[in-house]
Amino acid sequence: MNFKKKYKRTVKKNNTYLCVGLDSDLERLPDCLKNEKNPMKKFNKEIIEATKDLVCAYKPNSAFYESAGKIGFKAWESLNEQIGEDIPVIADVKRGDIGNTARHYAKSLFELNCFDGATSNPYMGWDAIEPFMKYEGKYLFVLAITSNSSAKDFEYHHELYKLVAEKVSSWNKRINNRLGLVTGATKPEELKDIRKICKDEILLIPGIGTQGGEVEKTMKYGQGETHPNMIINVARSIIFASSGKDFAEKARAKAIEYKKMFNKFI
Ligand code: OMP
Repeated sequence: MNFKKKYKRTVKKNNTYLCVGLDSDLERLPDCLKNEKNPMKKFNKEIIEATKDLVCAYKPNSAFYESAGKIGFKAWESLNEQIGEDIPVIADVKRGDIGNTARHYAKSLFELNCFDGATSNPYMGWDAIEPFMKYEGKYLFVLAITSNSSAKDFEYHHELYKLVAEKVSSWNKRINNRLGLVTGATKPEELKDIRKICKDEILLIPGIGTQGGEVEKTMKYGQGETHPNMIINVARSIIFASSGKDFAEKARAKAIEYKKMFNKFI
């Protein structure tokens, strides 16, 4: 099933816009998992079991898996099977390289693994995006305005983030709307600008929780014309809500809190 259908079906079924970020940092995993053969895999299994009826997507960031070597590689490979067919999984890999290289990145994500979507840095332009679009049902989230403070180094120059939104909107016309945007929740005014340009693209919105993003404004400005079309990612505040044996239970409680917080504005 294609990304959009899967996303909309999950939103409807679970009545939620929450995405849990599976940034399962090996160094932060609860002590009770230390003797597991693969602590990351076990941690993900428990977190997924505890939250799968509360999310519209999961977003694992590859950095946390790459830095854990073989353990991380195995855990990364297992994610799709652990999450199952029904919930979209976005590989946060922030790709963006020349076409020939991008082809291999896309193959790795969508053939070797079966992620439903991924994140991409648009700096190198269409060449770096096109190979991902060869995979019909997949969706790519292009960085527009990011949540970090150094976003000002480039993204504000000549309103680059608006140019990214305009490009995405025009590309979408020829590729059947398979590009969305990443817009940090720490920048709600810019999110508003982006929504004026990209009225119905799906927005992936990180930055709520640990990074202090604004919930109310994000919810007010982020919703699309025909559907909210938002995927609001929260990682550390949920998955590391407790470092004790109750980590999955506490993660569930936090996920319920965020889900309700977001739904108040829909
Ligand atoms: P928490 O701050 O723990 O909720 O994690 C945020 C996640 O979203 C991390 O995986 C970041 O790499 C990612 N992210 C941002 O924090 N800011 C952005 O502007 C873009 C992303 C992203 O592309 O997901």
